[in-house]
Amino acid sequence: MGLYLLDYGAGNVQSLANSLSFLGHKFKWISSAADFANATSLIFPGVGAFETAIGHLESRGLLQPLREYILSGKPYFGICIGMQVLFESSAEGSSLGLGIIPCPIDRFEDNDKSVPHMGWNAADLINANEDAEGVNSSSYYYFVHSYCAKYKPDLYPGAMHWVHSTTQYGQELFVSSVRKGNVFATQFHPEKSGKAGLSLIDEWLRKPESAHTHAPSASLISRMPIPKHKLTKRIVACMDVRANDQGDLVVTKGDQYDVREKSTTTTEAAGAVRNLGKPVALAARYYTAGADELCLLNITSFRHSPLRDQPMLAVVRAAAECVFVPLTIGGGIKDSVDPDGTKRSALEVAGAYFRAGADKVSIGSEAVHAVERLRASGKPDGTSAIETIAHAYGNQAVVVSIDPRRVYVDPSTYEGPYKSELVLGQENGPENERGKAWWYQCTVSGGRESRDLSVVQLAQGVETLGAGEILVNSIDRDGTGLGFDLALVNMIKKSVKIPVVASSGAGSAKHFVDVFEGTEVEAALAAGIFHREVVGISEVKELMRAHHINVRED
Ligand code: 1PR
Repeated sequence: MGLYLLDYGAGNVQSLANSLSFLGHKFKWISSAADFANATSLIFPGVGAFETAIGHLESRGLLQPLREYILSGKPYFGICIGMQVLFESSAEGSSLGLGIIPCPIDRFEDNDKSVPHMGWNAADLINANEDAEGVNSSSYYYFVHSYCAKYKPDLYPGAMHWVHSTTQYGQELFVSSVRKGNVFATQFHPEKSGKAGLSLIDEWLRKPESAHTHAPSASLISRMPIPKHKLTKRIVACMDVRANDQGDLVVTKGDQYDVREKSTTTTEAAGAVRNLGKPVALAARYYTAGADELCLLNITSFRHSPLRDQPMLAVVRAAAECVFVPLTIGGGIKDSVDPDGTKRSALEVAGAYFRAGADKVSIGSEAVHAVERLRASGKPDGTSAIETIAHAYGNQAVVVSIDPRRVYVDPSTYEGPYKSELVLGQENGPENERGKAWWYQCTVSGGRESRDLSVVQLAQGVETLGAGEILVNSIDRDGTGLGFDLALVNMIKKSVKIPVVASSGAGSAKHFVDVFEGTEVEAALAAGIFHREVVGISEVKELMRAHHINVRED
């Protein structure tokens, strides 16, 4: 008897488990159909792709028992896919949903915005006078999805009685939470929505089970989109992690990817790996400081078999226990072979990180190789790490981390293949760039090897393969504090439809304002200035707010 969580085996359900443990709630996992009878409350934290979720539920014999549980009147809380399965069908595949809410799940239009919808957005209650079920119209919640139930009272009147809140993305209004009878479900991830999300989960769980009986929404409310949606720009704190010379995993930070101390004037000896702190302690600090997302990159993963890299998995596990905003893990997400000859697919490696508590994995070198293969064959073949992981966990779970380096050329004589991508150093730009011209070349293995591929080719290739987001580093700007490379970021942002995160070069709060005013990126990432406490996350957000850039208040 008691609270049960439903896990269909392909998604990060660990985050919700961590939130419940953090809040002091005990739970068990549904491991077979028989467990539904023992559940007096059920949470289904679905993450990933609709089709995969339904397929897994069916093959494990859990789909029909889930339907029966929900219809039995016992309390049900669905999250993301756990909300979408309540609907009739999804454009994400041909599988049918449970059909409890008479309305389909559709894909967002991408003509005016990036898809997936990824980040912190508001949830506007349909009826502010009713019991809000912990949803607060002035809070922000974390969304990550490409498909949604569109808010169309005229087309789907039967479904609209379920609507508890709506959210606007671009000019589309969609259903961000539903509630009727014993059912409550959110499209957003409360387990990843910081304090606002934790308090929503806690409120639902503290309610007596008999009190989960809600009347349908009384009236159909006609809502029109407002001129600008409330999706916030995200601030991401990044930790580059590697073993130091004593074998301890530390957060390090390079200048143009060189992470070793250059002089003996610091506390570390020249040549030693810079040590800026312990990964889990720093992750906890950034969560508390209001980071919207965290990123942990295993920067020497190309040397090892990642699944043997248990310390990194342990870091992810420990970080996920105290961080309730999205966590991206990168480094070594590729097919590999253990020293004992055991083959590990990229999907297995990613799966281990998701089970440890990662929400997204970031693919670097392997993405470059995958696009090279794509360009050679002319079409995706379904085997790349991007494709296999996106198929199982959804596109939104796959970030591609690009490590470009500038190749300087003489623009008056350059006749190479990247002529249309040449950038000219601005007169008001950094002194060492003025009057120069360059294109951006992709690299692998942390910048150690250059490949014959431009960033635009890479960005468009990974979008074709199914990546959900691109993280744009810059080897030239990394650790310099000169500001983000706006030309690079703009070039990539304009060449794809998926969200883009600007990275490398932040040296002041103003640089974040520059990147959000000068480009359309959804997020900006920094490492060095946060590690060295040159600038705090709250300072960055305060300046952004002063410039009328929408940010999340914690
Ligand atoms: O190729 O899939 O194994 O992934 C390796 C990952 O590790 C890639 O994401 C790659 O960017 C990263 N990486 C590899 N070597 C280094 C290095 O520094 N020697 N770090 C490295 C990349 C860039 C950012 C950094 C920003 C912001 N570091 O992570 O945090 O540049 O820094 P700043 O704000 O201080 O300027 P794979």
